[in-house]
Amino acid sequence: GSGLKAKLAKKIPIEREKFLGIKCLHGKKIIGQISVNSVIGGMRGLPLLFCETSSLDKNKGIYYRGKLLKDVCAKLPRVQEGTQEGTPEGCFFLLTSGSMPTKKEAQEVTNEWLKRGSVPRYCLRMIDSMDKRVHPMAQLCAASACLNPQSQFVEAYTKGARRADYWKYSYEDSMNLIAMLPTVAAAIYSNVFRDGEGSREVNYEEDWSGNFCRMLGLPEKDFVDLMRLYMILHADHESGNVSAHACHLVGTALSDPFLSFSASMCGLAGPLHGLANQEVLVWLTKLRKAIGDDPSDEELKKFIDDTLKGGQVIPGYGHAVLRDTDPRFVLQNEFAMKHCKDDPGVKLVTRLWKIIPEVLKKLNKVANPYPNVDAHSGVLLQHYCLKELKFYTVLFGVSRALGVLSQLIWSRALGAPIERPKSFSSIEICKFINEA
Ligand code: NMX
Ligand code: MLT
Repeated sequence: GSGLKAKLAKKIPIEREKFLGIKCLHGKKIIGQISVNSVIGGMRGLPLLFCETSSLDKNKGIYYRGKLLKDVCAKLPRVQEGTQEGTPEGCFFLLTSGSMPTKKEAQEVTNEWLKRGSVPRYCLRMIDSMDKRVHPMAQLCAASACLNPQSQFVEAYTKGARRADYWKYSYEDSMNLIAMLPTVAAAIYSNVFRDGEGSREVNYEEDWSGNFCRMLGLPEKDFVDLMRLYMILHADHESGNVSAHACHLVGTALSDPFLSFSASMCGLAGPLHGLANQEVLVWLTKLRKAIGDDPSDEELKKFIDDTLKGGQVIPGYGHAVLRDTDPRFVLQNEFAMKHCKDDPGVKLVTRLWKIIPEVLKKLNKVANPYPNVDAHSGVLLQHYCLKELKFYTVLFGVSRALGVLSQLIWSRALGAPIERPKSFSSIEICKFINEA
């Protein structure tokens, strides 16, 4: 909240100095090499991007501001009475400011988001006018882009704001957007799956997750705790993943945070990225239909093989950077073991964790045969009666806002220039090789 903005106002000038120092003293140092494979292979592994909020270790997983995710989960202050999890509000404070919030600081962010949470009528009308066939993710992209008239950044830029102040307006837009997202997402949910039923009013007694769950019609205490955990786990994964990179890229053109976030969500909506959480449930549902809830190992292996033979990937497995089981998968499994270990879906996902890697390893091409974050989330949501698979990526998106928008605030704070790499045609690559 205002405490967070004051903290940033103090920290940003210091970080700018540091940044400028690095640029002046070390700007010309070489930290990586570019091969032809880098150019044609999705830039895999290239140290190309800047990210202050988080960093990914290929074996240990994501660190938020230098803290291992499981420690972040353990240490975030528990704000609401009786909750077992920290709040996404506290997580946003950590990602943005760089320090673990006190209970009071996390509560201040909650209060700010409650104050800023009401969605303009025209935006709700636009959501209400959507055909139900439009995928909830496409609706989220449209809704966040259509909030752009709210942008304080656009207004300030138009009036000639100083570059050094851009972050302040990006901060305001980001706070407003995050505050509105639960209502936007719940409105999409109620239109597509509940014939428009459900509340769109913010209740000041609840936190951000409590409000979201109530608007979805799922106010059960354990589900709210799952949602708090889910929102913390999916928030940030450094800046090279598709959703974070899309937000950053679009933001460097000085498109406002609403448009940048919308671009981010267009990327998250792809099956190799965030949509994988929907795909996992589609796949598990087919599996259970074909071989039942308690199949033998042999039946499972055959089903996995058949998927691969059909030319499809096993959704929820593999990763571009990670080379071990995703700690976000493990943290969800720990939650499941505590709250619903006998759920048939949870049991199946836990068994597959041992079996799928063995099958993928035999292909001799999969760089990481272990589960990622998306392999687990769906069965937990199913357990708590959030059954509509097409909505799952929207939950990921609401959470991802915390990471990509805190990155965006820092991009404006540090004056990130427009991103514009050089590209090569195949003729140019061959020419380059011949001349080398
Ligand atoms: N099932 C089958 N084959 C796979 C899988 C998988 N889960 N993962 C990778 N491969 C294949 C991949 O298709 C490629 O084959 P080919 O050479 O024939 O094109 C080969 O293994 C090498 O790919 P990798 O270098 O291991 O993976 P890459 O870094 O290119 O891609 C993913 C990473 C995440 C896109 C890939 O592992 C995948 O498609 N996984 C399934 C989808 C998924 O779970 N995505 C969610 C990621 C997390 N998130 O939320 O964003
Ligand atoms: C993410 O959370 O963004 C995914 O794990 C994908 C990635 O990091 O590339």
